[in-house]
Amino acid sequence: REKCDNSNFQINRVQAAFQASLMKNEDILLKSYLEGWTELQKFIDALGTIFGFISEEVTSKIRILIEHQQGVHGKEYISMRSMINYELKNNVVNLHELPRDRLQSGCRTLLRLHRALRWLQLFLDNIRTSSENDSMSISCAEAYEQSLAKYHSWLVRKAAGFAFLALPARTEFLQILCLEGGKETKDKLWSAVNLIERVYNVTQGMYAQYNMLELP
Ligand code: 1PX
Repeated sequence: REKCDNSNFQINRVQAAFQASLMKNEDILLKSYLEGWTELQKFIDALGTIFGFISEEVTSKIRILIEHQQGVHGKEYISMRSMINYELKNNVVNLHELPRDRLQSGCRTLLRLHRALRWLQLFLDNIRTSSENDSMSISCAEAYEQSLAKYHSWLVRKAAGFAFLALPARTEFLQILCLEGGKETKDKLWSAVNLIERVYNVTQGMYAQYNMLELP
C-alpha cells in the first residue's frame, strides 16, 4: 500500500479539486470537477479488485466528458452551464428515450456522476459520525440505499451490495483514506462533506432549472 504523504491520494486533494470547480456565478468548472472524480477513483482502486467494475464505470463516465472537451466543440464544455446551453441548442441531449449514440451527451453523463456525489456525501458523513466498531459496509450500504440505489437496476444493486461486503474494517478503511481516528479526522470529514454538499447543490440546482433531473 502507498504511504500517506502529499504525493499520494488524500481527501484534501479531492476537496481542493471540488473547491476549484465552484465558479463565482453558481456554475461548475468541469475540468476541476473531473479532477475531483479522478482523485476519488484512486481511493476505489486502493480498495482492491472487487471494486474494479465501479472504477471502470467512473473511468467510462470521465472519458466521455473528456472526449467532449477535446472535441471540435470543446470550448462549449468548459463549464456545466455552457455545456447545457450548447447541448440543448444543438439537440445533443436525449430528453425522452435511452441514448444510443456512441458518444453520449455530456449532460446525461455528468448527471450519473452527480447522483454518485450524493452517495459520497452521505457515506463520508456516516463515516464522520461512526465510532470504532461500526461497519463500513453498513455505512456504505445505507448511504447507497438513500441515494444511488434508486437509479440502479436490480443487477447493479446486487453487485454493489456484494462489493460493499468487501470493505475493510473502520481503522483500516481510515488508513486507506490517510486518516487517523481522532478529532482531526472528524473535522476534515466535516469540511469535506460540506464542500461536497455545496457542489452537489449548485449542480442539482442547474439540472432542476433546465428540467434535466431525469435524463435517460
Ligand atoms: C471515502 C470514499 C472513498 C471512496 C470513493 C469511491 C467513489 C466511488 C464512486 C462510485 C461512483 C459510481 C458511479 C456510478 C455511475 C452510475 O450510476 N452508473 C450507472 C448508470 O449508468 P448508465 O450510463 O447506464 O445510465 C451504471 O448502471 C452503474 C454501473 C455500475 C457501477 C455501480 C456502482 C455502485 C456503487 C456506488 C458506491 C461505491 C462504493 C465504493 C466503496 C467505497
